[in-house]
Amino acid sequence: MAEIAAQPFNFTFRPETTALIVIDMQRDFAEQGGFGASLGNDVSRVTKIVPTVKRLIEGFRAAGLPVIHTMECHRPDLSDLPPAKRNRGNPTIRIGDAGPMGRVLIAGESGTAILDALAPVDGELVIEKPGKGAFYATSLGEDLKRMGIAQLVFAGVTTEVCVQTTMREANDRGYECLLAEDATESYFAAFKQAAIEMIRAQGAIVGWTATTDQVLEGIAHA
Ligand code: C5J
Repeated sequence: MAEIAAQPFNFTFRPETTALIVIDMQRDFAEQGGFGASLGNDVSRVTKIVPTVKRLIEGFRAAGLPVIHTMECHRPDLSDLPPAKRNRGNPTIRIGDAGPMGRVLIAGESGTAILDALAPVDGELVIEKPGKGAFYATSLGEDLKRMGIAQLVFAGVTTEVCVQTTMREANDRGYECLLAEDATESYFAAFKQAAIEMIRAQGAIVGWTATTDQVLEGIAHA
C-alpha cells in the first residue's frame, strides 16, 4: 500500500487490487486518415502523449500489475453500430466506410489497431467496445470482478469522451478511479482541463487525478 500525492487529496494505492486501463490508443484516433482526423481534429495532440502512456504501461508491467486495453470498434456487419452514431455530424468518412487505413473503426482493420508503441502483450486483456464507455455491451465488468480489481488507473483518449465516460461508469460501479493527467489527451485543450477539474471536484466526485510520475512513485513505494 502507498499514498499517491493525487488531487484533490491522497489516493491510497493498493497494488494487489489495482489495474491500469488504457482507453482507445488506436491509429484511428492518432493518425491522419483515421476517424479522429475525419472529424477535423488535430491528431498530433494524441501522438504527443504516447511516450508518457508507454512509461505508465511499462511501470505497471514491471510491477506485475494488470494492464487492460480498450478499442472503440464495431462489427464488420455494423450490427452494433446504432444509426444515430453512424449518421451523427459531418465527418469526411463515416464509421464503417473504407478509408486509407481500412474500414473506419471496424474490428480487425489496420486503422482500428492499437498504436504499435502501446500494443498489448500476451496475457493482457483487450476490450472491444461499441460505445464510448468501456462497460457498455462488453465483458469488462465481469472481467474486473474475476480479477479482483477495486481500483483503476486511467490513461488514453479522449479525456472528455471515452476516458471520462468509462471513469463515470466505473465510479458508479464502486471502483476507485484515478486519471493520469499527462497520459490522457483531448483534441481540445480546454475540454481536457474541464474534464480533469470535473472529475476531481466536490471531493473526488468521479475520482482522483495525478501525474504519471506520481503514479509510478506510488508503485515504487507500495
Ligand atoms: C471519441 C474516444 N472521441 N475514444 N472516442 O469518439 O474518445
